[in-house]
Amino acid sequence: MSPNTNTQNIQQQSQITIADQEAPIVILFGAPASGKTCILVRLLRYLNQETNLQWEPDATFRSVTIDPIYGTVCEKFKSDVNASTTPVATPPDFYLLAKVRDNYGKTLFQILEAPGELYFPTDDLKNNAQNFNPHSFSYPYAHSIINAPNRKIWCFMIEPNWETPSIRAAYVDRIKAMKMHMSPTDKVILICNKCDEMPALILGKGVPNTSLFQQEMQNQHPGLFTPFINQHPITRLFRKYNCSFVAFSSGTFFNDGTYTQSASEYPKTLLQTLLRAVRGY
Ligand SMILES: Nc1nc2c(ncn2[C@@H]2O[C@H](COP(=O)(O)OP(=O)(O)OP(=O)(O)O)[C@@H](O)[C@H]2O)c(=O)[nH]1
Ligand SMILES: [Mg+2]
Repeated sequence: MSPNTNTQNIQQQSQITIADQEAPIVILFGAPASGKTCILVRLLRYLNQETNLQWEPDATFRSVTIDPIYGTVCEKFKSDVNASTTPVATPPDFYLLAKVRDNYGKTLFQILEAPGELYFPTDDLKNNAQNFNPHSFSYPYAHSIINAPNRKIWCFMIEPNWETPSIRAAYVDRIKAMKMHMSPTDKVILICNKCDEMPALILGKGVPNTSLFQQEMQNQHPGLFTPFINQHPITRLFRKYNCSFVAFSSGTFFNDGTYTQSASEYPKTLLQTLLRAVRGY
């Protein structure tokens, strides 16, 4: 399918409904293959296995009458969370919203699962870097979500030794451009995903050296933290950046398409960071 056909399909299916306009929306923002689906699967498995939080796809996010594929998307995603095989690249029309609830049934946050092409079309960029506009989204549903009244928790994926310096610079520009869509109460988490690819910076099972990962990611992505420098005259003395930083690994991935999941400390830290962001810290 050509990218144009994909775009057309997505435009036809762009009518989304965010029924819950209170609970913050977590946006896993990253290039194709940056590991967004694997992170979400690891997090949701952790919820199932080790917490009393519950999750489920939001059945009303896409209208099943104009968008009949949505039921299949939700079922497929639920089976991916329980599978031992590596999730495949998210197809263009496989976007969904998952709700995470506490044991009283209150929705704590909602997470958008969407293909990386929505956020950063790496392949287009490789072919035609000059025409890349970091401000534009070709998918209408992205605008609907960004413009929803809910607070957002922006999780920007970065990964060690990713692509070329010029692609990384374009990605940093893209992140900067997202600032214009952010409200003062939104939160930002930079996730260094696939941290297992830098074993020298891992201190023990599930214990990455977060400050060294942060330093390394700053070196590999010049300007990445600049949009988040804390300008507040008092709080900047003890908090340099208005964002959190997490080093994450979803697991060990094998060539036969299977994987073993990472230590629970990774999703535990991510969940704690998300819940802090939900509370507004
Ligand atoms: N080493 C390592 N590889 C990972 C990790 N997470 C994901 N991967 C690899 O990255 C590939 C892509 O992961 P996905 O989760 O599908 O990436 P995505 O961002 O959802 O990609 P799109 O849906 O295409 O946007 C996987 O097939 C794995 O091979 C990780 O924690 N460590
Ligand atoms: Mg995906």
